[in-house]
Amino acid sequence: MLLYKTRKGIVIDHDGKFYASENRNWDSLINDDQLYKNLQSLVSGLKPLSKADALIESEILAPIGEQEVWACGVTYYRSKVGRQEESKSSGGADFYARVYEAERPEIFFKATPHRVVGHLGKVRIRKDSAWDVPEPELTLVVTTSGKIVGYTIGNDMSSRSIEGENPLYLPQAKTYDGAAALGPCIYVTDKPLDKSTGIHLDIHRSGKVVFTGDVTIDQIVRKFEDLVSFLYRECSFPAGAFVMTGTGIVPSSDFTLQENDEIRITIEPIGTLINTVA
Ligand code: DO4
Ligand code: MG
Repeated sequence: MLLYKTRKGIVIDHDGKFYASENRNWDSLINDDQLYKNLQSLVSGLKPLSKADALIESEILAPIGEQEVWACGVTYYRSKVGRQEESKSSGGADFYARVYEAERPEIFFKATPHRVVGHLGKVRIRKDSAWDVPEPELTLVVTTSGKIVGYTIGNDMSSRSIEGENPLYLPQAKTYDGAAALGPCIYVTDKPLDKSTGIHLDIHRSGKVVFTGDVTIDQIVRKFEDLVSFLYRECSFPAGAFVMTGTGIVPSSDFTLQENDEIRITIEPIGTLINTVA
């Protein structure tokens, strides 16, 4: 089932039927260990609408309330190799090889809600950065108790020039206004995600596709539950959390984003998250 936050209220797509409901508190709605079951019973009391009546694309908001956004790093081999390349001259390359193998994953703070944009919103590149990429990441929706109740699409926008200069600059490479996108909705399920789930990235510039890449989530070297369990060891999350699970798609070193590029990230069954670079 797909759960959308929109300007007018919530919209649920259940088996291709659309249901709308106003006046719900987003945080108490999604921070629910029984989210799937409770959405099913909510839907059973609503009348289905046509898609056109229920969901207007331009009214979709980022599916976030008061949650913090955290992100995991070097969870795919491709990310390890990409980081090693970019940090060769800084002497930081070894850290990425080590964290890829280590028991403790790399987890970093990504964004407060006001730094997050939704579907069709504008993501940003830093003015003091010369080399920038989107990172298309399956993102976990986690409750206060640490239960994964849904999945969304995340874009962990990253400055490779700042990160490559020195790994200690990671917070500046990763966290700034418009550095994260989430959406278009939350896929709510009571089953684990299929291991063959694909992540597809397209970058469009002036009507042409300038980058395309694919990966499947079975390439992740970590279990989602382990990522959440490390994050939740000594941090509490009163409203729950969003956890980006890392990128397995890194464009080659000669690629950088430009203003007005359109970034399209598709993960079925969630959908496609589209953002333009400001
Ligand atoms: O270690 C730097 C960041 C890694 C990251 O964001 C990723 O692998 O997705
Ligand atoms: Mg990332």
